[in-house]
Amino acid sequence: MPVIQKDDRVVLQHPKGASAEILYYGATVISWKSPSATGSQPTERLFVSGKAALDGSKPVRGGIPVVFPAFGTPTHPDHAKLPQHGFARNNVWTFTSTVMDNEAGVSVKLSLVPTEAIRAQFDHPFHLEYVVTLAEHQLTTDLHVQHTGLSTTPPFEFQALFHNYIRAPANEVHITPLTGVSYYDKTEPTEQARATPKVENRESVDVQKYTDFVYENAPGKYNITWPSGAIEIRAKNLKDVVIWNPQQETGSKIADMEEGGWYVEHVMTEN
Ligand code: TA6
Repeated sequence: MPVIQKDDRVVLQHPKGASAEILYYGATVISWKSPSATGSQPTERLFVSGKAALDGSKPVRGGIPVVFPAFGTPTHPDHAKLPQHGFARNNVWTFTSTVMDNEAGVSVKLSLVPTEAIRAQFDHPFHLEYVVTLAEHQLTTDLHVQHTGLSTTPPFEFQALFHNYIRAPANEVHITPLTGVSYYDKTEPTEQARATPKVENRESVDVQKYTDFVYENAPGKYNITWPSGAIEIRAKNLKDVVIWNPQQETGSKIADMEEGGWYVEHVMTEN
C-alpha cells in the first residue's frame, strides 16, 4: 500500500480502495475516501470548499485542520499573539515517517517544531507529532503534544482539536447522543448569553439553523446520520465537541466558504 510523497502533500492508498491526502501545510487532511461496503466505490467523506486555498496562503476551509494551541479567538494571556485557532493549521509540517504499511492499514507521521515565526507567537518548547492512519473503512488522527523543555521550564497551557468538516447534507443530519449535555451557544447575540451554559434537551441535534455550540464533557462517540449516509466519530482524550454550521446567514460572510448545505462537526479538548 503506497505512501506517495508529493511536493505539497502525502497520499495514502489502501489496497481495498480507501485513500487520504494530507497537505503538509497545516497537516490538513484534505481528502478521505472510503468504500461504504467492501468492494464498493470509495466515497469522499470530507468537505473542502471549492473556494478553499490549498496553496498555503491561508488555512484550508475544509478537510481536517489541526487546531493548536488555542481554539477560537485566543483568550489565555499566553496566547495573545496567536491567530484564531492557533498556528498549527497555518504552518508547514514535516513528513517524518511511514509508521505502518500493511494489510491492516497505512499510517504516516508528520511533525511540527517551533520556528522563529512560531516562537514569536508562542514562546514555549514543544514538539507536535501527528499520526494519520488509513484503514479500509476508518481514518484515525492522533495528535501528540510534547513539552520539550527542561524540568525547570514552566509548563504551557493549550487547547487542541480536530476541526472536521464532514461531507453531509446539513439540513438532513442528526447528531447523537448529546441529550443532557451542557453547552455554550456561540450564536447568542450578547457576551453574557454566550457565556451562559444551556443543557441540550433534544433527542438528536440538527444544524438546520446557524449553529455554533460548544458541548462540554461530551460522550466522546458521535453518530452523525442522514437519509443517504452516516459516519461515526470517536474521540479519545477530547472531552468537548463543537457542532458548527454557519448556514447561509454566516456562511455567506466567510469568503472561502462555498454555498450549499455543509456543516462541520469537530471534537476538541481543553488541556
Ligand atoms: O469551530 C467553530 C468555529 O470556532 C466557529 O466559531 C468559526 O469561527 C469556525 O470555527 C471557523 O473558524 P475559521 O477561523 O476557520 O474561519
